[in-house]
Amino acid sequence: MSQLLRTKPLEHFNLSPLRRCLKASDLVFLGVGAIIGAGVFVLTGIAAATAAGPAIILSYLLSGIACAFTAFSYAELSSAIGGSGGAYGYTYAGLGEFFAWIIGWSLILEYGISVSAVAIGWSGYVDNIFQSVGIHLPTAIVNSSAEGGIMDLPAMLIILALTALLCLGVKQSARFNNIIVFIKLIAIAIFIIAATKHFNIHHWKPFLPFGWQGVLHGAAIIFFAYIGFDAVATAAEETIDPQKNLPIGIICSLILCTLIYIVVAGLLTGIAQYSTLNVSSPVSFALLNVGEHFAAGFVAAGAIAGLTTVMLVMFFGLTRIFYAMSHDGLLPKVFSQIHPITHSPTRVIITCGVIISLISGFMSMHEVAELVNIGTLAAFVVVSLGVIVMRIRNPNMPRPFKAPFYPITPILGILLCLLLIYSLSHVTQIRFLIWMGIGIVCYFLYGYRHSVLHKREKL
Ligand code: ALA
Repeated sequence: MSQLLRTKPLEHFNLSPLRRCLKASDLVFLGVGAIIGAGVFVLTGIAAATAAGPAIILSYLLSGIACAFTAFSYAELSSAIGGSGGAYGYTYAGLGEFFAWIIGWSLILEYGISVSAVAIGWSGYVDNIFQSVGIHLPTAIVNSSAEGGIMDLPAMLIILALTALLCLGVKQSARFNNIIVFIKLIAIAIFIIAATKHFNIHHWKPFLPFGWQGVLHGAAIIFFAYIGFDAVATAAEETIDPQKNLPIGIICSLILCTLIYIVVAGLLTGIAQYSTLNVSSPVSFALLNVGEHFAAGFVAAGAIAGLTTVMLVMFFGLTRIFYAMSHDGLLPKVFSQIHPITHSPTRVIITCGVIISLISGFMSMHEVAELVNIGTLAAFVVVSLGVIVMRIRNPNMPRPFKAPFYPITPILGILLCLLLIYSLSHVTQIRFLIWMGIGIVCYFLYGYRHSVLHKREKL
């Protein structure tokens, strides 16, 4: 048992001497850039139509609060242990190897499947652009069988294109990222301006067609829209005065995104009947229906640009998790092998690319997003638990940022995330249990014996 809970010594996390240069406003921009993506552009419609109705606004509020509590735990661990570790690293130091494996395995699901989810949304908006210029692509090749077609070819092709780009070692520059964040925000602003003209309060009746149960289920679906805020917490080492600026950065970016989401969701369900929004590009679909062709085209273009970068970042993140786990000996070395010419882990990228593209071609956005959420929520529970365990085990370690109102914050974070997990569909819960079951078998067959810490213990 003690071997399962062996922890990675804190000295193994080389706190890199990064320059502290980020202000609170930089963190807010970073957060908004990482957070806004397919969630608001795609899932708002799906969740309104299938789960919450116009009360999707309340779902956004609830999910935002759950993220805020977890965000404090992320900030505490990343400022104390080191930004480069990520949730997997913090858990290895705090809760031990078995939990680190569980979290790493959940994160593989989160990152891998979220690329599929965003690709499905991307494909919906591409189809929309074609429609706005009068070209109708055959349903059979733009919708998966779960959505009435045969396969989602554009989604599969964009994944394969990104796979090729990542194999070539393409990395995005921060500048390019900032431009895309700006385009995303402009697309949202155009939607807000165009939709305000057509808002009709009658669409909001009934406001709670599926009751409070629906609000909870909606919150569990659109939780996806908030994923990415942990990127802010991992910038702890580069932040000036993290104790003050980190919470400002995290909370302000969460508040800003929550406000944007509530306004977009309120307008979307106010310009179209909620039941018509179960499509893969609801925002421009609704604009087209009220005759705002120019705005619909612009929003679709903005969404396509924004979603492409979200996919690249997530796909890149996936390879980093494989790298970290393989480096610690928990996964075979082949997962961290770097191609001698391109300096990128090509084998992992190609294998993941093929699997992700098949998932995006044949599953629906709704199913895929729920899977991402459950993986992420499980990881969030473990991160909040990590804060409590670390405070007990290492009460005196330096913590540049401390979660306020401890232990209420991590406990509420855990409870809210568990509530959202409970609100997801049973199929998702079962799929997740199967994924975790496979993970645990892999750990005992491979990771446990090959772990670098295990080998060191035997010396
Ligand atoms: N929050 C990200 C999105 O909505 C994952 O695309």
